[in-house]
Amino acid sequence: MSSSSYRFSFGPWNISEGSDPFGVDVRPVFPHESKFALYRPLGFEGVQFHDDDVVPGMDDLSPSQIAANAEEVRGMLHNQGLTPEFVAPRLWFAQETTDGAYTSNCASDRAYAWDRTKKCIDIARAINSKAIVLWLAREGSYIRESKDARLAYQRILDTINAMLDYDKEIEIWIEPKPNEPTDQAYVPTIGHAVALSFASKDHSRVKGLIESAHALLAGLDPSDEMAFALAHDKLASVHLNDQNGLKYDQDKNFGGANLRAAFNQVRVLEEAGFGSRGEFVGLDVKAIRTQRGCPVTDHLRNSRELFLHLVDKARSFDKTLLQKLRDERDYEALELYTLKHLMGVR
Ligand code: GLO
Ligand code: MG
Repeated sequence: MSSSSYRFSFGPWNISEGSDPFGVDVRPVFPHESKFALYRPLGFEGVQFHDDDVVPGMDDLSPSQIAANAEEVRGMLHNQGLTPEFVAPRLWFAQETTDGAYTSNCASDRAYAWDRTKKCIDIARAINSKAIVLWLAREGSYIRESKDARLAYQRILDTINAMLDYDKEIEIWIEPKPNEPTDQAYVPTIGHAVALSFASKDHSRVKGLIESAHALLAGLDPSDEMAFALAHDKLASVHLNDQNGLKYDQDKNFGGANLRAAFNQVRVLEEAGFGSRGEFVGLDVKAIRTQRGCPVTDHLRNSRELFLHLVDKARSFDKTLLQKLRDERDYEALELYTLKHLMGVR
C-alpha cells in the first residue's frame, strides 16, 4: 500500500469553538454543514459522526423527521465525495444518561438508551454506514458500591446482542476508555472490548476502535493495544492523537507528546497492513484554545502530515538490522538506532 493510499477521517466535533470546563468559546461557531466542504481539501474522505451530528435534536423528532434529516445529510456527503465512517449514539448528554445509559440503575433510563441506540442504527443505515461506535462514556461508576459491576457487564453484553439482532448487517466498534467522565469505566481497554466481542452472539461483527490517548490514560502503550487487537483481527479503526501523561483527556495532535510512541503505532499498523481492507485512519484531535481563526483546521492537517512522515519512517526502518539486533539481543543498539532513525541522523 502506498502511503498516499491511506484514507483519513475525523468528526465534526474536531473543529470546535474552544470552550473547556473552565472557559467559554473563544472562536466563532463554524456552521456544521459547511464543515463537509473542508474534508477533501484537507486530505480526508471519511466522516465520523455522533447520531445527533447527523440529526440535531433527534430526541424531539418523529421517525419520519429523523429519516428526512438523515437523507439530507446523505446527499451532502455524496456531493462532497465523502464516506460516513461510523455513527456513535451520544449517550452521555441527556438527563436520562446521568447515571449511565445501558448500565443505569434506572429501568426507564435504560429504556431511553436502547431507544436512542436503535435510532442511531437507523440513522447510520440511512446515511449508508454500517458501523456503530460505542464509546461507553458513562458506563462506569464514581462510587464503586453504587452499581453491580458484574450486572453492568452483562447489561452491556445484552445490549450488544440486541443490536446485532436489531440489524443483521451492522458492525459494532467498541472504543474503550478507562476514565473520564466516570472515575472508572467498565470497558477500559481493548482487552475488555475483545472479550465482549467473543462473548457476543456474532463476534465477527463486534470489533474495536483504539484511541491513543485512551490507552495512555490506562497506563498502556497504544501500539501494544493496537497489536493486541490486530492479533485478534479486531481493529476496525483508530483515533490517533496524543496525551501528555495521566491527566484529563487531552486529544493532543498525533505525535505531539511522544514521537517515538507515535512511530510505534504507525509501525504496528503498517506491519499489519491496516487500511488495506478499507479501514480509515481516524484522528480525534482537539484544536488548542489559543488557536485563532475560524474554522481551525491546522491540528487536523498537521496530525495527518505527521502520520504520513511516520509511515516513511516505518518503511525506511532497517528491517535487516532490526532482525540482526533482535537475534543478537542487543536492544541497547536497537534503541539507539531507532532514536537516530527518528532524528534523521546516521
Ligand atoms: C472521548 C471520545 C469521543 C469519541 C466520540 C465517538 O473521549 O474519544 O471523542 O471518540 O464520541 O464515539
Ligand atoms: Mg475518540
